[in-house]
Amino acid sequence: MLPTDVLNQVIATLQKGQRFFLISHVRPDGDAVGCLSGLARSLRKAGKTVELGLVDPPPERFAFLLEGETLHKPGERPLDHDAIIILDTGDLPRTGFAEALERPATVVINIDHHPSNTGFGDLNLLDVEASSTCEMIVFLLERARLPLDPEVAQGLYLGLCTDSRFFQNENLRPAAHHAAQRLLETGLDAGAIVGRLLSTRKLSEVRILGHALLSLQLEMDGRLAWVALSAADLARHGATMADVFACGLFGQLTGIDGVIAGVGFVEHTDGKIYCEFRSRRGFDVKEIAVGLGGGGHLAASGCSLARPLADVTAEVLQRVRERLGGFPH
Ligand SMILES: [Mn+2]
Repeated sequence: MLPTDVLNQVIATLQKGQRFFLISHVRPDGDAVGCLSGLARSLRKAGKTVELGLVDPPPERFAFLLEGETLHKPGERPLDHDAIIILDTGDLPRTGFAEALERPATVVINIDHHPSNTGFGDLNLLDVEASSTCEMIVFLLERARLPLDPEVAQGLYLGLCTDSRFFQNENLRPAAHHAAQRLLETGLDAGAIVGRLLSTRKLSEVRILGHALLSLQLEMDGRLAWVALSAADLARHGATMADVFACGLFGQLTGIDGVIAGVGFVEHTDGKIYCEFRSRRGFDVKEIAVGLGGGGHLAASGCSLARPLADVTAEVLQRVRERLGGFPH
């Protein structure tokens, strides 16, 4: 449940304010793009002015949600809005707007479901049990009596689907389905959105997924699965970092029978290594990611390290092995 006092303050701010600046995180995912789109469309339908800030462009398959939008970069906009709303982002640096937001003249509203959220806003609307920030926005719009029609629902449904892995996450609470119900009740064509998500893969995504699955390693009696992709691996298949995120690799690591923890290491062209953690049965990978300067959820988290791939792989796997060793069979 959303904390009622904060919720009421957020609702009051949304209702009274006229100009809003909405921001989400670097390398935006379906939830980030979806809630930007959904909240922006709803506020505009209520007669408000909304501008969007996003450091990285949305992945191609989600880009239709932000078609025609100007996506502002840090420093481009005078921050003279009635509120700055930061969505689906665990900490300020992850927005890419940290410097621009150092001394904002306006109230910062932080709406998120990441357990690692640092509570950086003036108003922090946090619900760590929500499947997605989109789920939170559905209930927020309802409570604030803001417009919720098929156009608003589009992005919210997409984010709900992607962050809940199409309602397959462990510990998914009924509220996720309730939010889906509310979105479908608008008359939304949900089949079109799911179809778009499932049949728009790029060849480079499929190829890098194939490469990764063939090279993945199992250890600790099959409880730990990991895979390391070098920049050369990506180049060989014409794949980008975005393709690796989009291809579904990380979710597949914990889809293998017996696997409790999965780790994907991906070498970025700038030399940094991105580590993505996934888990099942309540094994906490967020603690590992946070310990390495990252963040995320209990069962899905990540961090970035600026060291050679082999070093990062060795050190991170050692940390996972230590924790997993003490985790019940
Ligand atoms: Mn999310």
